[in-house]
Amino acid sequence: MASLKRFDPDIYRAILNETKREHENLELIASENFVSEAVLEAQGSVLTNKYAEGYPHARWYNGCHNVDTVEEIAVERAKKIFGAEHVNVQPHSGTQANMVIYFAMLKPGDTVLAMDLACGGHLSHGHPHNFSGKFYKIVPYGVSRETETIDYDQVQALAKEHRPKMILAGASAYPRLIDFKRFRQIADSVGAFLFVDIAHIAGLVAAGLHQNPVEYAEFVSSTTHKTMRGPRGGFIMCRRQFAKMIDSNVFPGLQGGPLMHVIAAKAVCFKEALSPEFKSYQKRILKNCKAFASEMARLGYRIVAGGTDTHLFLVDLTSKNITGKEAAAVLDRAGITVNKNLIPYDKQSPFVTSGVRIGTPAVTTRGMKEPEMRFIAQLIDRVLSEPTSERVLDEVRKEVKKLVNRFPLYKNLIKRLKNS
Ligand code: DSN
Repeated sequence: MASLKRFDPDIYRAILNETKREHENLELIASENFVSEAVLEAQGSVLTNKYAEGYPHARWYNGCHNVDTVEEIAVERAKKIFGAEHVNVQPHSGTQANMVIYFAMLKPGDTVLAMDLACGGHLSHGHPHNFSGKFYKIVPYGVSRETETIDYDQVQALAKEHRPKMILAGASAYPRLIDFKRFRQIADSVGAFLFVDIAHIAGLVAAGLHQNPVEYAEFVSSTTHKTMRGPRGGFIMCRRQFAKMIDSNVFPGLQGGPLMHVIAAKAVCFKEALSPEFKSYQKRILKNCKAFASEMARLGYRIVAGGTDTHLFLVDLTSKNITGKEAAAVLDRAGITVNKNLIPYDKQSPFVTSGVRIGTPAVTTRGMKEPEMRFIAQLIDRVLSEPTSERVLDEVRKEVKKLVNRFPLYKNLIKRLKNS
């Protein structure tokens, strides 16, 4: 980055500092991860220069033969990973991928059955302040009060009562497996489309560790970061008969030129996902998550839904007399990054919350295993047991520093940045 350092030292310094922050902190935000240097290189390439509205071999501008190759490779790899009939890799984000599916299949005012954000859903699944909640009639389903898992009988009853045009499955804060086959049966019973958003669990699906919704749903959307460990971005999978409709709703419907440098980075991420190491990595995420959640439970914390089958779990802090907002803030000061999160039937507002969400994709990328997960759980407990103690914060910060130095991240990159 010698040119950047010379021309724009402010931005150079911010990038160097962020690289160091990522190394120095324990990243437990379930939707974040660390990409490989190969992904970084693809995304930082000259492909950012090229306009390529349209699709391979049918572009509006000339000079697209190299980016055509990139997009075709990305599409083929995604099809192979998930067994999809058609893939569109152009959506800039998960929410844009979702928006395309709504726009392609629904008219404003149509009814959609989707998971409530307060029970683990996502903003784009019908939140009133999101386009989805503004344009469509959203009927939310939640989780059972007792088990804190999806109550499929309730989903079936709501479907029967409201006759939605589309049923949306998928979540951003749900720790248990989702039965997509059951969702298909419910959708069929009322003649609805099934749309599944696997943004969070795509890596698990790719590795065969979670039911694959491509088999059951007309539409599947995802992001390429999170458990997929690729660049920030979205993609859509659908059945062949919807291919044209999805493609034309991406471009020209919702987007102009695709970000070809990001699509190249997506292709690299998909190549990584096809490797045997990726499967081992996903298995390790799950093992780490279970170990982490069990240790938190042993330390006296209530784990929402009684545990986890995925890369994340939710901790109910109610009995610990601290809110999610306070817990996330004090942990951040200790070098441990989590996010505040609503728990089912939360009495606090979304700005405060009674819980935190913890995910293991990023720490697993660093090579950490179960002993480190248990140790981090103990560090979290030390901070949350005495959140006002500067002495405890100081001790934990030192432990975090020792731990991260045993599992260095972007070590060579930091060295190269400093020397540039
Ligand atoms: N922001 C993502 C998450 O944290 O789950 C969802 O968009």
